[in-house]
Amino acid sequence: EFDRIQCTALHSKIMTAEQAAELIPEGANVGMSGFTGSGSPNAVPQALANRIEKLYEQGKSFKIDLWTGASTAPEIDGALAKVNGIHTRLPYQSDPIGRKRINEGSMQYIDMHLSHVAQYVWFGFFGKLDVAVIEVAGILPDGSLIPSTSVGNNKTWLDQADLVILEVNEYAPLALAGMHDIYYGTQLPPHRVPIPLTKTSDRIGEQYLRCDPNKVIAIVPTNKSDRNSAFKAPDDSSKRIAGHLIEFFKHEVKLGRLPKDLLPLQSGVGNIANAVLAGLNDGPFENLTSFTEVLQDGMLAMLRSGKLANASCTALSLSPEGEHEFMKNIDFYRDKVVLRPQEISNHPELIRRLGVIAMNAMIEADIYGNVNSTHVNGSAIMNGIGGSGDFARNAYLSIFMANSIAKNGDVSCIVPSVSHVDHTEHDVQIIVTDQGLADLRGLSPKERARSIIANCVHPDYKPLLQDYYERALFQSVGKHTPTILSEALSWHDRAQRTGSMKP
Ligand code: 0RQ
Repeated sequence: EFDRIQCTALHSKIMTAEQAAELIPEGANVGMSGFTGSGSPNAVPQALANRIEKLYEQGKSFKIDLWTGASTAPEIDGALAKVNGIHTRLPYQSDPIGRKRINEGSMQYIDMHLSHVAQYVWFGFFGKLDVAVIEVAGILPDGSLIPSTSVGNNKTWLDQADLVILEVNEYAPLALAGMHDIYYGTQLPPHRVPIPLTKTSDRIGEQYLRCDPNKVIAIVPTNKSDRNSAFKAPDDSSKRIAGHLIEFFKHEVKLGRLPKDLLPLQSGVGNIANAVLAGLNDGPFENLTSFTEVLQDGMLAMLRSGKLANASCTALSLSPEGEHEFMKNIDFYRDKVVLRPQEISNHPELIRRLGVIAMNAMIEADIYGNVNSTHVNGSAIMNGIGGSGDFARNAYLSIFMANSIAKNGDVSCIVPSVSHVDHTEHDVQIIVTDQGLADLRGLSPKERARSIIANCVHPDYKPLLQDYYERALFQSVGKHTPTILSEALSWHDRAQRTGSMKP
């Protein structure tokens, strides 16, 4: 068995998770690894949560600010939120206990574009990063690190933190070595230079994470799988969404607006996104590429079938079966998958240069094409904006998708006005629901409204929305984006009061 901790100078730092958790000071800014459940440390955060719980029992309080790549596992977000151990959380989270804390007001949450995080820390916008807690697959003789199943913000955490705690996870295959591409050319303004990446498969960095051994205060050996959530088999509604999109892509190829092998695909998280990938895997397009954040099962299947030539991402986000398939055939996947820091996987410069096709799920859109990805009824957070904004604004094609209705039909996902805006009408080109697709390119607000109402709205809500729009056209003072101010949020208000948007 390969020795996972080859830097002998660091052997004296090996300790238990409980001992390591004692080294995290109260009020610290802590940067942890982890992106959609993959590559997150588990033992140290769980031990820290236990320590915090005991301190609360003794009448003391203890909180940290927690920064990560994106969402993590229940052992981090769930455990620390449960004991009320997080003061401020950023940049993305999807844990049910964390969500409850945020929505009851006992935890601060800064929901931000994922590509911004690293640079904001380098700029000093969030103050000093005190401690980094990073999961790795191994430590090399010079102290450099073999990353595990996600890269996220780990490079920045290791560079910026005063103190470093490493979890060395024996479960992470050593064959991961070589799949990562850690770019060390990022400068601060005004010294920035172009990032030399012109193809999704380009390698522009180093295989390993640099780490100053003098900063390492603890090493905790672990052995655990990533948090892998299963995907639902694509339902009829998701399949219809996928069908509309594939028809649209065929049409664009015919018109010469997309090449036959399309352009690099970005696909968001969740079941709809996965269904669209399944649709593409059965579709007519060959030799596809992807420039995305997370590699889900759908893309793995496309790599396997050969439909997808290569995939660039920052994290694996696989189901248990997906993980099994990946590990079993890791040599097949190694030269087809590259894992990058999230400031690179989501970089506006690269998304714009490559001409990415961005496909993200949403909570709701309004008749003008403003999109809400994050909030229910304007005030309660669902997850966060994640990378959707990095991609949407800079993409060649910016696509948002949802079922036309939610909550068994009590909620329409197309509304008079969104209750919160994540992606403005200027960043949204295509809206797709199970009902159909609205192509908003080149349309004025009134033309957008007609297209969205005609193509995307569920029949239960179409007459209501049509009626609203026609009255708005007549009553609204401004005729550019007709709005009845007293009614714009009345559907949400009704849903909050009665449980349904229906009158
Ligand atoms: O809640 O399970 O409690 O019923 O929202 O909805 O339909 O299962 O869809 O899993 O694709 O998630 C936008 C949340 C969609 C996700 C969102 C309720 C619905 C259900 C989930 P229940 P579905 P999905 C790159 C891209 C932002 C981040 C992003 C997301 C739950 O895709 O977080 O794009 N996106 N990242 O019932 C009230 C509505 C609703 C609604 C759906 N109109 N009103 N509730 N729901 N529509 C990846 C990363 O950044 C990591």
